[in-house]
Amino acid sequence: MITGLGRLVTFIALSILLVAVDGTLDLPPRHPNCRSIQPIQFPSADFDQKDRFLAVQAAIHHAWKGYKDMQSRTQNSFSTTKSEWPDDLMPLSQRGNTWLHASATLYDSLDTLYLAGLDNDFDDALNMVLRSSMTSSTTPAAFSLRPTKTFEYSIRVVGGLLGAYSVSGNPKLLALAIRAADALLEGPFAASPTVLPRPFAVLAPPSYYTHFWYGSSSSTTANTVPSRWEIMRCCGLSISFWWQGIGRILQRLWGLLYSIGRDAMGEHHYNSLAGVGSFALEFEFLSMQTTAPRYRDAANAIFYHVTAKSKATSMLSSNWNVMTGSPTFGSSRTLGSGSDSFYEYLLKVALLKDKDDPLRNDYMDLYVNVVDEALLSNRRLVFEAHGHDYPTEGYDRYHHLLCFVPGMLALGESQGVFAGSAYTHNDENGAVLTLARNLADGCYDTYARTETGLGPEAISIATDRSTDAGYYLRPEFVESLFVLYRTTGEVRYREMAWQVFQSIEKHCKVDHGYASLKDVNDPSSHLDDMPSFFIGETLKYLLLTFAPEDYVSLDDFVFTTEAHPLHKGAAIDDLPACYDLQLLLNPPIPILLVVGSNIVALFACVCCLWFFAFKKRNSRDKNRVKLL
Ligand code: DMJ
Repeated sequence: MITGLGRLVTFIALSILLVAVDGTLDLPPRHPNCRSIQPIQFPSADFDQKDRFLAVQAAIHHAWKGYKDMQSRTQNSFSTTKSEWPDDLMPLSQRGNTWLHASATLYDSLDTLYLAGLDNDFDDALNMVLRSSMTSSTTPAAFSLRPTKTFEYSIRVVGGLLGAYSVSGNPKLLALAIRAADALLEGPFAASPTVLPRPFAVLAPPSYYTHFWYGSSSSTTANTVPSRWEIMRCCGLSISFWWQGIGRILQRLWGLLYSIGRDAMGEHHYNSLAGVGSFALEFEFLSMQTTAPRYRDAANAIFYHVTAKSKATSMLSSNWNVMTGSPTFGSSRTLGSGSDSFYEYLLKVALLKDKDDPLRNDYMDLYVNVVDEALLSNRRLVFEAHGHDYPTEGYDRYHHLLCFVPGMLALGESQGVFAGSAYTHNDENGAVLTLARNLADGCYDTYARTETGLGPEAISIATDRSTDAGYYLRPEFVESLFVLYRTTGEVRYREMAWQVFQSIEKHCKVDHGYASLKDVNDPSSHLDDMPSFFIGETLKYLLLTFAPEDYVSLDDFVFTTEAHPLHKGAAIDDLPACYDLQLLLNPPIPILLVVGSNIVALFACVCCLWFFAFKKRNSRDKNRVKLL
């Protein structure tokens, strides 16, 4: 009788486990209200652009396929686990590199796949994201004791999830973004003695547990009673709950030891301005969506800290000691590498924040001051040569990263942030837009003069020599073309974007993805790297340039520095109807269920052991009887 009971309990426990695992992997049905971006429709006037859109769509599919195929080939290798996808594709060797340990391309690609209308690829990616989230209570990527780069994790993983949530309306993506952002707050943010987060740290598992509590897409009220299905999921995951619990403690302990060790060696104490201060957009959006102030507060604290410590009303120091909270003496003030997204976010946070948010003007004023000081009044960061204006890091040092500046200027101008500011006099006759156009032409010039039609990474403009001749599939120039096309409506920007796309197709496309170039004048100089921002940013901006204007309109969306579109304000007002915010944000831990299901699971294990031992002994006894 006991054997029968053991079998029954084991059967029930295993069925619950299987059902639960399957249930968690299921994609939620796409509730019509939850889809904030409708499938693309080309009006007849735009029909000639449809072919271009489809060409970029095919490129996105090709790049994604290269990444996905590589993952299936390597998932059993030692370098990756099943739940950890590599960060970047190495398209020539069909391997992957894991510089961030956060499956960067997977997260960066989500919203691009969605916007391209590649539904099967999007579902694959989403399934993979949900699957990997099952094996980790900390990061949406694999459970990991490895330290990660705080800034990169935020813009690629948190931003990627938020962008995908914003366009698809899938609440599971918001739940994962909450978990990822909390892992940052409780990891690198909490481990720092100042408000500036540590640049490199072990992520901390949030102190709550969200696996089984995503809230189904059918829940509509704040206090939804969990469905039977949800309870079953919860029970089924109880075994994983224990190992996750142990994992969480270990991870926290390791995080602590790691920072103590690094402190003893005096390492990881410095970070760039962009690295310490580019959280405001993703965090503001999270607070707006969830009404929890903890994300916004952390980002605002950084903003007010760096502005107060810099004692400046425009450009700030570009290097910071996160342990003391002070700027590094003598560090340069530039819009380029290490500072770019901090300045970009001044404008974009102001555009995202509610109009009546009292802090909005502080961000906007600093943006206007920076534009005035660095670009308009004394043109310190603009270099004139060959009949063009080039954006520079100072004197004649051009860097591809700076080609985001024309877009940043055109966006500010089109949203009217200069009107009524103290520097309106500088914008007479549209000076800001004129400068944006001229700088875009400067960037275009660096592309147009090469054999591949692709622009080099860095140039000394005065001597007209590349200091780094590589093209690393970067997005900044096409990003500006997209913004300029959308804000001015001038077709020449769309044509430039088409030229860039054709060059990428001709010179960077390889059998298994797209490869960077070592030398823009040598079409055969392929490098074995396809960075995650290629699908996340470069191809997305190109795609949207050939889409109708109301598709992800700049009036409704703000793009993060990694090109993840965040829906502005209350415009997604039908989203809260799709899920339960409070359950996502503060998931209740149903202790009784967890304890109860663990007792059942434990009992099942004991019965199993007992059953097998008993059966074996019985059959041995029977054999012995036969022999006798
Ligand atoms: C992207 O990862 C982000 O845009 C970042 O802010 C700086 N530039 C790279 C791509 O070039």
